[in-house]
Amino acid sequence: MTIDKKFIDQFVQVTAKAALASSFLVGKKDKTAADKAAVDSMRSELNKINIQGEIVIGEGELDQAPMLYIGEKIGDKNGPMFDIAVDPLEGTNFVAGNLPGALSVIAIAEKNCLFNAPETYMEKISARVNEKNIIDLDFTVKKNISNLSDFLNKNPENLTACILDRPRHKQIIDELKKMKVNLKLITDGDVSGALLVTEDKYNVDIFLGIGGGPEGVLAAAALDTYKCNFQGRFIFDTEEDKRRAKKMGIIDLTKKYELSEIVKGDSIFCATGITSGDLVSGIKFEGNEFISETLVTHKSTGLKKVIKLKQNLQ
Ligand code: VTB
Repeated sequence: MTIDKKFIDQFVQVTAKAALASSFLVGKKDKTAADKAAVDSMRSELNKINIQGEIVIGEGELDQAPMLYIGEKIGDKNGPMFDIAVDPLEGTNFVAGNLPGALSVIAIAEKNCLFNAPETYMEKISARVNEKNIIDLDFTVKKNISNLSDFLNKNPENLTACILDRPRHKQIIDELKKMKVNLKLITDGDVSGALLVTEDKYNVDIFLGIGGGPEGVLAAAALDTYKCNFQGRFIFDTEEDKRRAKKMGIIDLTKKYELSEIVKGDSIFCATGITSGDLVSGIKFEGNEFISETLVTHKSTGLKKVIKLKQNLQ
């Protein structure tokens, strides 16, 4: 089974409208309002589409989030059954502070084909390699870099690694520096960070480190169409994390997941820019119209492109 390509434009509208809603809060130093605007818009746009969707990654569980919570049924209740992962506003700090890189993101797969990721951290690794055993979460940083350097026929000093700039990554960053690997340190937004391995133009060879689990699943959906490698391993620090994981059916809490276990079958991924970043430009206004840029992938048709739309405000 595949996802009909007629849905692509409809999902692009969902993230474009959510990005627009959030764009009015750019630079207002109000993360909550920016997130709420994106969530409200995304939910009402999704409800216009002829699908039987279920949120598998969203704003949290019902006790934490009244909208787009995990398990919420979405769509106009007819049509095909889809699993839906959403991050209506990826990069709340970016919108609050008018900084580059805020996105509105969605990933759609067929029913039971998208991993139900708990709201915990995930150790991640990704690169544009289609062979096994080149990069692996179980390898040391040194081994990953030297394997990748051999595979790409590039010296480590000509490789670039993207990683969230966090104290928890000190050891990895020190190791990369020792090998003279160039760093692209990001302050937030690791969906975008992971996707920088997809094309030469971004000049990133490997993405690694610990970020949000839900963001890992969203990125994996797009990486699948680009035929990039991705692995993820959840980190369950607290008893509450472990309880939620078990409730979601995760038995082995230390399992390393391959991309093929995170996203199965066909998928659509859309990421619209709110503020301009590496992947897409942010929302712009021209008179009565707004312009949006959305990175879209559709696995079964191999579609991967930026769709630019100019449409009426309202
Ligand atoms: C990342 C990033 C997000 O959280 O997942 C990161 O993609 C991880 O959490 O944009 P910490 O900030 O706790 O390191 C964000 O930065 C914010 O949700």
